[in-house]
Parts: sequence; structure tokens; C-alpha cells
Amino acid sequence: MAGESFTSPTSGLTPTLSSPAYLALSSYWSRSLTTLTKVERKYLLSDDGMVSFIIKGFHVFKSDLPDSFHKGIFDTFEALPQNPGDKINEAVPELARIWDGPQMRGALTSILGLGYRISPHMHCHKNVPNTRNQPWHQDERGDRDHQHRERTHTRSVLAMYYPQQVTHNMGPTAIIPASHRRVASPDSMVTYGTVRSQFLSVVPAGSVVINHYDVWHAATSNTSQKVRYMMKWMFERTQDSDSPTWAHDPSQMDEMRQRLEGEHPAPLSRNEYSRDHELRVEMWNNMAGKTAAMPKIYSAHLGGPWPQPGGATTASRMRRQ
Ligand SMILES: O=C(O)CCC(=O)C(=O)O
Ligand SMILES: [Fe+2]
Repeated sequence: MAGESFTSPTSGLTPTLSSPAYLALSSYWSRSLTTLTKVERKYLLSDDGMVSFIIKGFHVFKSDLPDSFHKGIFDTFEALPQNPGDKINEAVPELARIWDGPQMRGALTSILGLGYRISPHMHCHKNVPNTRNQPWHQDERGDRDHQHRERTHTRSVLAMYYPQQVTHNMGPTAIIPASHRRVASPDSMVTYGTVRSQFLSVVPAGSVVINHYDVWHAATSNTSQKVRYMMKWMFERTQDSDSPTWAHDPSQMDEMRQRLEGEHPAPLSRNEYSRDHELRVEMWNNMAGKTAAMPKIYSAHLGGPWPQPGGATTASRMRRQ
């Protein structure tokens, strides 16, 4: 597989970042939803998928490509003399079938809107036997510190691709669900160990986890004898959407609102609930655009029955239990 030139099955272009072909690829992404290929449209997220992404901060899918493809990627990386850094796409052009494949396009169009672009920063994270846990962290973000992240929109994501099966002891990536809206200092987060309800990327070969950029995550120790690769790409939104760029069904709005407002964000402490629900609706509104925005009705919920003995202390908390 190494050395063989690869052409994207959907675009017919060989994507390298600075080439005219790459620029053409960017405009290919700018088409309207209705002109996505049938296959790409098949992989658009549903309302439920989007709400889950908004609540948890990540979306997982397994590539449709055969195991032999992922095995080929693994072997190719094993044969590389050193880490290509930001040049993984040039070093292993076959990766385009993942980062530019129809499944990724469908998911990324849903999450980042039309015309999203790939960032020049990408990386292969090789977790070899006998590593230590990484501390919880958010990835670097230019001049924005950890108090100024994206709590009400999704403007960039980290897509993590695992070419081999990842078992518990092979150093899966740990992710704290709903932590993309958590304002915290790295100093306080490094003091946490295992977090209740943490997600571990214990996944079959060919799986991809698309994370909201601001999710708190960490590599875990690899106590196995096997190498674990994870290729990471960053994608960015280039424009706000007027209407949902996923497989939206307007008849689902009430149900989606129920989920956004009512679903239990397990790893958050209780006094973060109501603000989290509000931020989720704001995130939906920013991602969906004005045609599918939900009105804000929170203050209405603060009225209602008096608290009952043995229950929560306020009506709003009671409603959310
Ligand atoms: O290797 C992993 O699982 C995660 C690595 C990571 O998050 C990082 O180095 O920023
Ligand atoms: Fe990271």
C-alpha cells in the first residue's frame, strides 16, 4: 500500500494541503447539502446524533472500510522511520480515505456546517508499551486560555482515528463527557484521576471519535505489549449555518428539546446542571441556524410547586432529577 498513489473516490482529487487540488477540495465542500453525494448524505447525523454530540461533546463511528485497509495503515506507520508530525497526510496518502471519506464528510458537514476545512495541524499519537497516563487537558488553542473556550458553538473538532483495535490495556484515549462546557484550570484538572462516566476509546479497528475541540481528554497508559496508533486531524468551521446541515426532521424539535434540557450530564456536579442545559440549547441554536432555533424559556421553569420533604430544594432542580 505504501507508495501507491491514492485518489479520493468521491472527489477524484489527490488532497495535499497546499496544492491546487486541496484548494479545489475546499470548494467541493462548499456545495449545498442537497448536492452532497448519496453516500455522504447517508452519513449525515440525525437530530438524535447531533443532540448526543451537543450533550457529550463527541461522536463515535466505525469506518466501513475493510479490516485489511486499517491493517495496511497500521503496517505503513510501523514502517515509517520517524513521526511525520504535521505531514501524516503526505507520508501516508491512503489516510485520505478516512479523513476525506464519505463517513467523515457526512459527520463533519453535520457538525461543522458546509465549507468546513482541514487544519494544517495533524498528528500521529503513538502509544507504545509501558507509557504513563497523560493528565486531563484541553488541546492548545492559540491565544485562548482555558477560561475562554467555545461553550455555545462548535467551530472546531479533533477527529481521532484508531487503525487497530484498542483494548482497555492498550492506552485508549479517555474523554470526560460534557466537559467541553466545563470551565476549569489545567492545574485543577491534573489533580483528577479516573472520572466517573469517563469514556474510553476501547474500540474496534477503524473507529473514529470526533471530539468538540474543547473536550477534556487524556491518553492512558499502555500496559499491553502492543503499539496503539491514533491519527488526529483538526477540522474547522468556516461559516455559520442558516439551517441545520444534518438530517434534520422538524417534527423532532420537542423531543430534542426534552433531551437537551433533561438528560443527565453524569460527570457534572449538580450546581452545573441548569447552566449546562442553557448552554446546550444555545449550542443547538448556533449550530442549527435561525430556521431551527429553539426559543429560550428557562425563567418559566423557576416557578411551580413548592419543594416537598425528601425531594430537591427548588422547583428547577426537582424538574431535572
Ligand atoms: O494519544 C492519545 O490518546 C491522546 C493524546 C493527546 O490527547 C495529546 O497528546 O494531546
Ligand atoms: Fe490532547
